Amino acid sequence: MTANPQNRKLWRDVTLFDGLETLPAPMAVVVEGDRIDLVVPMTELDEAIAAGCDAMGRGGVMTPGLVDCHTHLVFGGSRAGEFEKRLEGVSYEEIARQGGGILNTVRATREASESELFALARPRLEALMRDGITTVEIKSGYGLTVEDELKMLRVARRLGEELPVRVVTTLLGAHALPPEFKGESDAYIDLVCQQMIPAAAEQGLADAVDVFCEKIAFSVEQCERVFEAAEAHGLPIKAHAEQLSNLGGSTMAARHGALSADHIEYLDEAGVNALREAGSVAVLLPGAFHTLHETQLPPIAALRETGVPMAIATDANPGSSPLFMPTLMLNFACTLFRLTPREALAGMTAHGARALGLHERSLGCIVKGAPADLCLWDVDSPAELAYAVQPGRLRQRIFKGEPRHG
Ligand code: DI6
Ligand code: FE
Repeated sequence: MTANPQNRKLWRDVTLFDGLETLPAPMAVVVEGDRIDLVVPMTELDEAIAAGCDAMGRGGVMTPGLVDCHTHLVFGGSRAGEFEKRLEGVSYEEIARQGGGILNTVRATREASESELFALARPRLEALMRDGITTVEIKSGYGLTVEDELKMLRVARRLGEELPVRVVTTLLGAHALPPEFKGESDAYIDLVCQQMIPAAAEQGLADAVDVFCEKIAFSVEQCERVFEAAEAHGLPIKAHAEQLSNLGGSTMAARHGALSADHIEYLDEAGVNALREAGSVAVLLPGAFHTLHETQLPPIAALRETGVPMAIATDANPGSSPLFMPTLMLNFACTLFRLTPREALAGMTAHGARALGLHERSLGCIVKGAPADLCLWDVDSPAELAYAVQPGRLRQRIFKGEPRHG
């Protein structure tokens, strides 16, 4: 075997989706250590360079490692009973108003220990990884006390330490009003701003702060207070907004320079323009749209025409999106939201990374210098990843330059 002191690896003859588009010719990709070092058409591959690399394989479709920029993977309990209720015609909002929904999961999550939550979340994350995820965002939001929110964030951090995947954490203290604050939502927001955010920031447990801006959750004014507290602690922000109605949460979030506005089925034209001006990403969550039988489509044409980057994520959670299969979301993005397969894939690679503020390091892209997080798929074209729903097509998942199976 050729001496290879720099740990260089070569993939030949791949069909390459670089995070934004599919390149026209078969490509060669060289990884050195944990970085991408060379991306060239096969016709330009210098065989002297190839001879100094370990040969990793030939053919297949290579994409950036998939980025799931919106999940709620850490939780206790199950909501299968509510699933059945919804099938009988009770709405998601009605269940929430009756003290179920998110609060149902809050009860189970508070009761669970840190190690129990870790044991529950691990197989969910492994399912995402088997389907190509190399970067995942994980939110808190089912603890709703300072200690329980920090507990969730510690579990998320530990998942990233123990498994070969990048984990980005988000504090979602303003997810729902906990029962002990009934009728006192402003006082709960005080707790989020004055205690939760400072504690999470001080302990380095949160990479960003999120809110649920909705009639069944928090008002635009309350969410803005949360954002001001996040800013005071140097944390970037994002918002669950315009999911069930149009309150203007996305526009307010954009005014605060949000990384993203997520869900946004009810986003109007002013909201689209606000996202564009702020450079925020529109995170589309077709799994929640599907699960809740929504009919209001996000303003895809306006986002596309205005040039707002669209990310796609699983929103994996026990209530509105108990779906742990990223490539199914690519399919849903096309079938339910009419994205093109190219747009859907960009949404789970380059634009997903942008929604997490990681694009400056070129995460989610296959270019020289980018982190070597890659997927090699046994399919004929990138569009097939969105076209067919078929587990088991991932030949290699390459994390920080190291190929791992599944
Ligand atoms: N919107 C969602 O889709 C998740 N949170 C939110 O604000 C769902 C949370 C849940 O139903 O447990
Ligand atoms: Fe969500």
